[in-house]
Amino acid sequence: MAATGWKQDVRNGLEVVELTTPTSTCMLALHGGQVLGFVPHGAGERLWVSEKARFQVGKALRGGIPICFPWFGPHPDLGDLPAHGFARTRLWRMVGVAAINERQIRAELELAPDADTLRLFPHRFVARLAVTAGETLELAFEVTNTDEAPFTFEIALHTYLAVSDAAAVALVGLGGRAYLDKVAGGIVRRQADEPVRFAGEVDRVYDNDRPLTLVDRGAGRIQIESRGAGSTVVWNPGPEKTRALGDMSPDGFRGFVCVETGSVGDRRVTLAPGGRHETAVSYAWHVTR
Ligand code: TA6
Repeated sequence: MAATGWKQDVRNGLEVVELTTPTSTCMLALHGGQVLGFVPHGAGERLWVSEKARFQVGKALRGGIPICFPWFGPHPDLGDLPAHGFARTRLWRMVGVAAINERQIRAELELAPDADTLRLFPHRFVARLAVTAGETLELAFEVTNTDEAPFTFEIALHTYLAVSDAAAVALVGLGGRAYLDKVAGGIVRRQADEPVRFAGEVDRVYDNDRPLTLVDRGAGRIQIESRGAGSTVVWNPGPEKTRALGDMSPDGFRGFVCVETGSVGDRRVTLAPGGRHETAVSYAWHVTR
């Protein structure tokens, strides 16, 4: 059985760390602390990255698992600030990589404020991301308030799950949950007791902390479990919104569904000085491609 191991590399101009286990390879960039790929040996890529993604320090990279922190969507007060906060466009520090057993390896990265971020979010914190690769992919994002005053933040692990065709998938497990329908101007609706399907643009923020299953007809299913999260964001831009996105091909929307785990909107988190909050998510693929 191949051992676990890791190496640093540069891909498309970005510093990356490649984690290898007996069953999978995982690639993450120090830029944004962003997981860019997860490939079980002998199988296809499980995460989607746009073929027109921008690999530029300071720019958001469309695909993999961007980290939306410390705000989600537009900034609550300063609309001209970049959407989804600054964590995904800053360089993270590699803290360390170690095998945690014969089959899994874990990389730890850290983000701390600097003069630029303090202007956007005037609070001292330490954010840590632990990425554990093996048969499954697990992320744990922990924020510690190292300041003297409480602060409030939003967090979303904005995961682009590769699928055979967005029109052929169904997201199961949200039946009965309330959601904000951003395509319908942000009105609150309640999910019928049926799966979420993607026949066009879908942009919904669900109140949810339960396990979910993404069923990819003809390919299999993805089991998604979370800890410390109160929200699930479900997004696919559909053909029209895709045309307005400069970093996507016209049919790029077909290749992924975003199922995002975190705490946003009414579920945002307030941390007292010294407090810490962890958001964790795991993905188990049972697919044949
Ligand atoms: O996750 C849903 C969402 O908030 C959508 O409204 C859309 O804006 C998407 O995120 C992508 O955002 P981005 O800034 O990465 O283009």
